[in-house]
Amino acid sequence: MSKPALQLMRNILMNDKIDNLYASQQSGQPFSFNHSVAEVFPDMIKRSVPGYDKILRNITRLSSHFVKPDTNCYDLGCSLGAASLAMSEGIQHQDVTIVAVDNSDAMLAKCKPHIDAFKHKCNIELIHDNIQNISITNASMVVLNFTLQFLPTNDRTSLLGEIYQGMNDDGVLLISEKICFEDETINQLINKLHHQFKSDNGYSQLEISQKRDALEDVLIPQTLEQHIYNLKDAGFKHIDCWFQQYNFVSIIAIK
Ligand code: GEK
Repeated sequence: MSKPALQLMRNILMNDKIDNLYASQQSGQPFSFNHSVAEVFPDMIKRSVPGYDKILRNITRLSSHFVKPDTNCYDLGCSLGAASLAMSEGIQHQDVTIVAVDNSDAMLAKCKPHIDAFKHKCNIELIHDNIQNISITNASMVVLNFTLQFLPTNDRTSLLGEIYQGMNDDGVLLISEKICFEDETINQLINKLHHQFKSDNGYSQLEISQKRDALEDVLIPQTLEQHIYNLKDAGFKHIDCWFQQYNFVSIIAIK
């Protein structure tokens, strides 16, 4: 069976709605996390982001290692709560609260039923707000799984600083991001490989190019070096990239 056919079968089994939002000609509106996106989000992110499932599995492993009793965990830009559920699965202690934050009405409306549909051990508190307004306290783990990229670049360092201040010693921050590369030849090559990945997952050339245009000025990638510099600047002691596939990375930073 071909990969797109397998994916389709998987979606039917998992009851995920298929993402065909960009399959017909669009008017050129910028991408937003609206109702239509929330409806197809699990399918969209799995078929667009290489390594998404692998990153979630490792969020579980990291939460089992880092989360301490009587502390808070944060899932900033939680969408439908996948990273909160992944953290909850790994947490070994009582009295841990996971605070899941998103500023999209449509995402949060779907997040609660989505979370309730899965078994989870921890208290998951949902907050509808801009992650820049959240006060981080007593945190042993913070996750920014593909969210920082949607913040204006000038606001990113101060958010990382706030997170650092609100974290306990030895706490972990996990940041996953789409990145760009200084070297333009590498940048173009890796973008091509990512588009091939999307095409292998059943997206047409029209879907790929319309989505790319819609994300322009909405998702602003930075280089891996810039992210590491920002984390050092915020005060983190131990920083490295533990996952990369094409232009998608995941970084851990320990206080
Ligand atoms: C996952 N982490 O499945 N404040 C609050 N939420 C925001 C902000 C902001 N300033 N900016 C963007 N968001 C998830 C996937 S998706 C990634 C995260 C993607 C929210 C936005 O509404 C969306 O739900 C999420 O961040 C980004 O592990 O679609 O590429």
